[in-house]
Amino acid sequence: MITFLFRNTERWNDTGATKLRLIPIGKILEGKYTNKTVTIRGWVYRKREGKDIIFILMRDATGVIQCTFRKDAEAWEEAEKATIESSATLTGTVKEDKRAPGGYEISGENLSIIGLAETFPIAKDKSEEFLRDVRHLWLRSRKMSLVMRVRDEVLWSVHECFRKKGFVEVSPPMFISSACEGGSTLFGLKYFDQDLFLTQSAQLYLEALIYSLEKVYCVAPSFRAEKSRTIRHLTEYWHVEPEQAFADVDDMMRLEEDLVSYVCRKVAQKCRKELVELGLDPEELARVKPPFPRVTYTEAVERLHKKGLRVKWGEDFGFDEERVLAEMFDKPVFVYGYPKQIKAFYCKTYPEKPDLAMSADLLVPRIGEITTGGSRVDDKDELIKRMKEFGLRPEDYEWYIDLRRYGTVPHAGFGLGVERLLAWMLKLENVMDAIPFPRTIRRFYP
Ligand code: NSS
Repeated sequence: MITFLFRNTERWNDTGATKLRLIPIGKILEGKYTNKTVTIRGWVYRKREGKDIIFILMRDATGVIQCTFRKDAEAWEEAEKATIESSATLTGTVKEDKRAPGGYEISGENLSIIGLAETFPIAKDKSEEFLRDVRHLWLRSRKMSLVMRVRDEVLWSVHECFRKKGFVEVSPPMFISSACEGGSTLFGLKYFDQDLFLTQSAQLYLEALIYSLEKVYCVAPSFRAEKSRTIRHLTEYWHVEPEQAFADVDDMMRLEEDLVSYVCRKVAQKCRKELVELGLDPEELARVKPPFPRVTYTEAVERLHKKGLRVKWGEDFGFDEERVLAEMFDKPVFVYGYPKQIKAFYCKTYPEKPDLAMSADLLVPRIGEITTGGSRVDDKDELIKRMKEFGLRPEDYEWYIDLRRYGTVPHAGFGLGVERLLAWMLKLENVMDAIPFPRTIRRFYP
């Protein structure tokens, strides 16, 4: 076990202070330790040196606090030495001070550097590209740590919502032998002497699991060999996917609006501080409540024509069309009833309108589509026919066809992109900022 030695010879270990009162900075900023002596542990966030005083802003996982060292303090020399991003332990007395950021300040008495940092490469006004090159360090920034905290709450609340609704969490495979979402975005890989792929979606495997568990979901990575560089495409993203037996596209739209609203409400409640520091209004998220508006694909095309867009009936919507549609509503909007040829082979069609897929996308401003889902083909012969129409070899999907051979049921599901959801909620400019280590066609380092 590593032990650190303080200047005043008090000893503690890396499992926590026993003799020292180790206090999270966030608690100090709540005003609970005014005029008390505390010890904090963290990193040097900013530093300003005067002739007789040194100001050090210390950060830990819970906040940032200003600490002052006077020339006559025992710790002066160590404070002079401390560089930006050095890790350190600091003891001092908490003072209320309106001028200090956060309203509190520590008058430093003792400082012990744990790891002295070399000159930190990140300074003001660095380009987005540079910050992505040093992502492993940029993750320490206030903005990234706030986004990561909200991401954590988003994921927790997704699990909470599904659990409350009786869904069982399952773990799908990442190595797969046949495509779910079309060959153009498949990542191939050598699996011993076989050619396999990385999963694009857990859907087909979730469909197998509903035959025993009925309501299942997973939160897992999906991989897409996306060649386009856009603000909403990653090659590796996190995918929330539920699948439900005895359900259809309308049930899915209700589940989606409940889920998205639940996540927004939880984040508005639990991440108030983070949202405000990111310059956002928590009330805006708290207002996201079901029901969300629903428009048919045909109505969406008409609305786009009125706005001067030239999309033809039968064509898929692109980023522009989706954004224009989403801006027409004050809540996320569902578009459903797409022409079947622009949706995947597994999409069921309306019995009374065989050209239209029982499939819905959920669109939001700035990002466009955040979910796709709907009813699945549940008849064996129909499924084989659709596969052939899409140029797929049914023999590659024998196990999937089996699901229609043995006790098939109507069922439905959807997929929600975590980074797209978060980018919309936090008004981020790019989904790359919603994940710690983004992967795109050009970015796979660090
Ligand atoms: O391709 S999807 O539209 N649909 C599926 O994968 C279905 N098999 C899901 C299902 O029904 N279980 O992707 C679903 C969502 C989509 O709406 C986006 O929010 C997200 O996954 N998505 C992406 N996010 C980031 N980057 C990329 N490249 C990406 N592709 C899809």
